[in-house]
Amino acid sequence: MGDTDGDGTDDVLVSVGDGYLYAMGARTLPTPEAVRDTDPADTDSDADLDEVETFDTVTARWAATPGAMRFQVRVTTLAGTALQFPEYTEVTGDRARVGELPLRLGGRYRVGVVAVGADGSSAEALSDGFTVVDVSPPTIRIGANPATFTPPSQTTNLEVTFEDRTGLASTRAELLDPSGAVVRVLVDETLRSPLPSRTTRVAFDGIAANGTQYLPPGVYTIRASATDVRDHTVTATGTFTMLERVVTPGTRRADADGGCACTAGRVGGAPRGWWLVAALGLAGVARRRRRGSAGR
Ligand SMILES: [Ca+2]
Ligand SMILES: [Ca+2]
Ligand SMILES: [Ca+2]
Repeated sequence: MGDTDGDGTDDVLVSVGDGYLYAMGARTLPTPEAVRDTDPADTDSDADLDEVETFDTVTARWAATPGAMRFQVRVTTLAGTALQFPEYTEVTGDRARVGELPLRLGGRYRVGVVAVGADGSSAEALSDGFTVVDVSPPTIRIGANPATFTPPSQTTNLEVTFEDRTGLASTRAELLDPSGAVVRVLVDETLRSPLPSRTTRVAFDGIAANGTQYLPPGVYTIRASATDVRDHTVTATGTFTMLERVVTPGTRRADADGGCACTAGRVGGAPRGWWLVAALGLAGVARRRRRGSAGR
């Protein structure tokens, strides 16, 4: 006896000839047919798979069962040991998605389905099982928002997302300046236990990692790489543009080295007048205004 399905009442467990335990109710419904192990990454997948790329999620489908109102679904090892407690997840319809399972690479599992109706349930139908594999490399998405920015009033938000269906083992991303030199390491991580997804976010203000000076304007590159639990490695790059900085009176600030952040040069998208104001400084602007009004 034991409450295997977590509904608060004890269930009668019966060991039958195959060594598995089955929860018994009144067997008033036909056993669900054609239980298939499907692809968790493809919600439309219908065919039975015997190898599945997955981190912790199992999906299954089965044939419609006359009289069934709902179904109890569980994932077990090939030997019949349930992977979670409560053992069964209840669903309606002809498919199930069970997550947060302690799956492991190379492990073999199967899905059990019991139909439940108004007056009782069916025997449990089992899929023919699947093995957790890792055949496809990780994917990497790189973003910079905005893709063009003008310091110091703007920063750009860098975001790198690493994913792998079976599990990531390590991730790395670095920032390269227009000459190709690495100016920042955004992430460099070996995961103690694999994860299906990892995101790194960094706000980039255009200042060197040592905090003492602005980096040169131009096209910057984010170079990222990831390795999965089967040692597939993938590398990807993305770019964004840092324009020459524009300092307006409202945002005037001293460089970290004590100098004014006002350098001569091309105006990065701002009206020319702003640039002159910045170059002259606040005192210079005041003088110019006085002279201008006196001349009229
Ligand atoms: Ca099969
Ligand atoms: Ca299968
Ligand atoms: Ca993989």
